[in-house]
Amino acid sequence: DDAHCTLALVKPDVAQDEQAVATIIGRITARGYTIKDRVEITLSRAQASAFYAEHSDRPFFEGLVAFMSSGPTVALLLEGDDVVRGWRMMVGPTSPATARQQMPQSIRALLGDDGPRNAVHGSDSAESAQRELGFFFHPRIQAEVEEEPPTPAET
Ligand code: YYY
Ligand code: MG
Repeated sequence: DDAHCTLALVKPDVAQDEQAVATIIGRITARGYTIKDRVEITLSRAQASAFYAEHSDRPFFEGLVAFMSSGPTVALLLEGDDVVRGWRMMVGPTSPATARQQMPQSIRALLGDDGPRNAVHGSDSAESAQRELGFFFHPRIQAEVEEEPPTPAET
């Protein structure tokens, strides 16, 4: 169903730390989620602005866009039962300081700094996941995940 795929980003504050990326991937697979695809890209300012367009009126937007386009991001296509909600739980609260208080086992508590430098992103709904996956992955890859196989009569 819809909640079966989501986008995980390792943001530029952490993406070049191979050990941290390995820790994040290890937690994802230990949860039973599958990493269906992986890509590393440096977002342009235009791409970062479009990705976070919902926040364009917020005071933190400029700093967020500058940070997100400052270096490589690792994007992961996650698949699994209830993975949209499950990955958000693993990520933890938006503020790493809050995360350390309220969810000390979360990834943002472990690896986040402050402001936009909170280590990871997770789509907040199945609808967001579909939109956000399109920024990083070819539609064919999502189609392979979602589509039913053709019936024998069609082949
Ligand atoms: O979904 P999530 O990433 O937890 O938070 P959002 O409210 O969607 O904000 C997106 C992004 O913006 C957040 O990950 C860090 C940054 N940000 C910020 O720098 N300062 C804030 N007060 C709120 C969000
Ligand atoms: Mg959000």
